[in-house]
Amino acid sequence: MRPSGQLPLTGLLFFSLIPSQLCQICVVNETNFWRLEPLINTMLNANYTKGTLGLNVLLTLRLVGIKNQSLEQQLSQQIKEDINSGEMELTSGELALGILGLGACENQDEEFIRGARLVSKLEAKFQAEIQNMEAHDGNPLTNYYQLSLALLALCLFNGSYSVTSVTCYFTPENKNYYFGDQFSVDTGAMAVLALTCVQKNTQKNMDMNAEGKISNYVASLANKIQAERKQGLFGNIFSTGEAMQALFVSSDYYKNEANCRETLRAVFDNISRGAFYLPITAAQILPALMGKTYLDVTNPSCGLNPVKFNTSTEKPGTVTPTTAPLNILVKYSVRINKTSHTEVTVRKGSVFLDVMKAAQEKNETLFRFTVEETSWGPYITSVQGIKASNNDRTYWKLLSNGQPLSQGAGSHVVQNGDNLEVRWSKY
Ligand code: CBY
Repeated sequence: MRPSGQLPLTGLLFFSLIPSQLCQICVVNETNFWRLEPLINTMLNANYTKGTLGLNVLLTLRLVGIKNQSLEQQLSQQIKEDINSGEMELTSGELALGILGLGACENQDEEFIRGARLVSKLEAKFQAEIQNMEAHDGNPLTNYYQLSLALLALCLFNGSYSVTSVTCYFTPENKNYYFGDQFSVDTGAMAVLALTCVQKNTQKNMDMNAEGKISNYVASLANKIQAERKQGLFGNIFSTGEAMQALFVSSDYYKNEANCRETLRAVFDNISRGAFYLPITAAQILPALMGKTYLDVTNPSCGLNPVKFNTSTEKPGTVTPTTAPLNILVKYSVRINKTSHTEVTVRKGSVFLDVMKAAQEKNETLFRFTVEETSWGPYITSVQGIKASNNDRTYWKLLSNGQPLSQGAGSHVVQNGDNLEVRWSKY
């Protein structure tokens, strides 16, 4: 053994053991933990019928160090069963989240990752995304959020990917970062995390050219995220957690304490208004609030300092209205080239989907539709038999009073007099 070789190695070990939080300062401190309890309770008390619903939750429980052995076991078991059964083909992003969650903070599930050859399966899925882009005008099978998750998991769990493909497909100008003219903060943030990991890896291989390009992409995407800042949030409340993670690893934004205070105030406000009632929304924001990023999943300090929260095991009670339920009247239309209008009466407190159902009952030909269940609730896949397609970048956009919704059809509560619309669109 050459003694001279030991010193750099020891140095490397020392640096890799420094928790990444040292460079970040935007963390909720212990006196404010109570504000996060609704997020924890949402995750702990949800009903996980399928493994995919728990993908983000398992990752967050482990990364943040929330000790709940029975839920952790249940989720990890369900995810493994879903993977083993092969009944439903997981998408690239789902498999990536599975690997991140199962492999987070060194635990026994690593054996399963190896045994089931999950990393090579993910390599194949990443390849398939790229092949689809080559065959379909640059459009992946899923989307760039999932492609980024896949690249992140491959990078963290020693999978192989081509750095040339990364420099080719992840340029910030790529259309897949945008939905219409709108920069997708969620997508950009996930790409920053993935590219930051790749950047660290390519540094080891000394490819200066690729390294330079990738660090430019990271800087440019971080700027685009910051350009979407609105009252402390980035994009909207649901993209803010991932945007925070991206800014932690790529910019000095949160070194300014005032910026941190502004974001946390806005997030606390949304927590208290019940914005995070879906488990996936709670799971996506919590790591950032605890100063963690998805890059910490393979950090030796991952999960070493478990946090103690006061949790309740009560199912969130349904509020019984004190007065008789009222009906409200809303306008609803389906726009393709021409627009079909109707008016429907629904119960006060109804969601967008209830309006669609009521319209369908009135006129099956004009207003029939299909949905697919996702972790975000129902996603509208077709209206009047016209189906959304990833290859064509088409979808059914939901709007209220001319503005696109920031929640799905199962979550957005409608108000009396609203003008609701589903519009055949390109993204
Ligand atoms: N996750 C994914 O694959 C989804 C990635 C994502 C960027 C996601 C947002 C962000 C996230 N954190 O998960 C995303 N949405 C995508 C990619 C898409 C496109 C889906 C098609 C594809 N190519 O894969 C598309 C079509 C552009 C899209 N989202 C549409 C919609 C609308 C759905 C309408 C319908 N037909 O049902 C809608 C309602 C916007 C609208 N006004 O029409 C929409 N999305 C919303 C609101 C959201 C947010 C959900 C927030 C909430 N609380 O419900 C979102 C978080 C998300 C899910 N979409 Co998209 C973005 C946000 O507002 N911050 C990986 C997988 C493994 O889980």
